[in-house]
Amino acid sequence: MQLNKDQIHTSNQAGLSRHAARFDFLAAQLGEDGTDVEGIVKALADFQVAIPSWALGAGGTRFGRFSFHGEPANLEQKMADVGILHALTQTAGAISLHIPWDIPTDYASIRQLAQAHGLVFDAVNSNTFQDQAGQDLSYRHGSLCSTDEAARAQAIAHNLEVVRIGDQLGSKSLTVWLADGTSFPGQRSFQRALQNTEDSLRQIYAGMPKDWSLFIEYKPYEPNFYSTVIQDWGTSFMLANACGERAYTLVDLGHHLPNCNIEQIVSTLMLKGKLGGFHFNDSKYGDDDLTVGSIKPYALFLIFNELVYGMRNNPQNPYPAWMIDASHNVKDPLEDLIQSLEAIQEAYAKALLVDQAALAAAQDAHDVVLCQEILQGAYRTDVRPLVQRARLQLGGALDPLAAYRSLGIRQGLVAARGKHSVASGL
Ligand code: LRH
Ligand code: MN
Repeated sequence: MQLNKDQIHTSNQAGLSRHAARFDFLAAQLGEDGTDVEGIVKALADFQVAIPSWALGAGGTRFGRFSFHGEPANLEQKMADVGILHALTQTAGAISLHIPWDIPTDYASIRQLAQAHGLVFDAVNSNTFQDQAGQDLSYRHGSLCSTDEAARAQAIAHNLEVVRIGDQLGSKSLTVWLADGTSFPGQRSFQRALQNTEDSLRQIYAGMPKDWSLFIEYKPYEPNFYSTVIQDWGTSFMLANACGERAYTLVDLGHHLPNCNIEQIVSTLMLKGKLGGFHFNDSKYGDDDLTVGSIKPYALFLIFNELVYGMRNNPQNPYPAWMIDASHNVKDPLEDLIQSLEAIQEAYAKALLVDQAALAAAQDAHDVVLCQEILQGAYRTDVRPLVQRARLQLGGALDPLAAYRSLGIRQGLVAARGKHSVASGL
């Protein structure tokens, strides 16, 4: 199923004049404050988020999984779904694959298909948190941290195989997330586990092409519930420094203990030139992988405020990789992802409205009240007309969710794929 521009153009007609009125009103207001409205619209249009190949079907927990029907059953169908998201939102121009869930069989046709959908391949993800059928050695007692040298070698070889697969697709980065850890005190030596992990990551780093980046993702717990080798940003940062200048920390928003100040972590990593990228989602308690901006939208705005500052003032940090990492238990996966993309673009647009010079002056003057007024003034601005204009300029939908429903896309997918097709992934 592929959406064409005419279908989207037609679905936009009814809302165009209302959009124009709202955009002109907002642009006039912002113009009075000297805001570069066209500059913000361009920044939004250039902002592309990678969609995880493992989040296009129903997720699930150990307690159950409820299918959404018409799920993508193979890589080609997953790319078609990301193509639909990108056609509607014009901000989902990349897909992030997880290996071995998405190993291409015909690289040339997969590259052609990506081009047809306007997609590029973002970071590829390795998987040493599950044992695959026919695998020699188990990762039950760890992978890159394992006290068993053969198990470590197997895990290192898997990561280099993932790099080889990504390289044939044009990807330029590897994301390593390790479940490695313990569930009981005394179960394993913390120091040996960390040392083995560092040695293994250095071998993976050395085996990557010289224009590739390594993203090291941290997480405090789950599936282990007493310790995780790469538990926090500091450990990831330390390991990235041990590997080399093309190794960075990846921040998954759901991988923080309650009330952690993530925007401060982001600013620290950018200052040190070690922020590689993001897995955007939201959470109330743990690694809930909920819709971006659905629980803590202000926290997301504060993170983007640090990102905007960092992208303007920290040339030592590369342009971050933007990815979503979500899991869908109660929402149609594509509707959930559309809402996440909207929330990300709105947070970015609001952060671009922050008068950084005025904020810096208020900070220097210790005018705490004014600092908050400057931030919340931007946050309270309804930026949706700016996000819509960026989409319109690229041929996207004014209201992607409404278009998704009015064009009957889920029904079309069910008709094409049947009710019981199941997507590989989480
Ligand atoms: C771990 C994680 C990681 C992925 C997995 C699907 O919780 O965030 O990024 O490999 O989810
Ligand atoms: Mn993640």
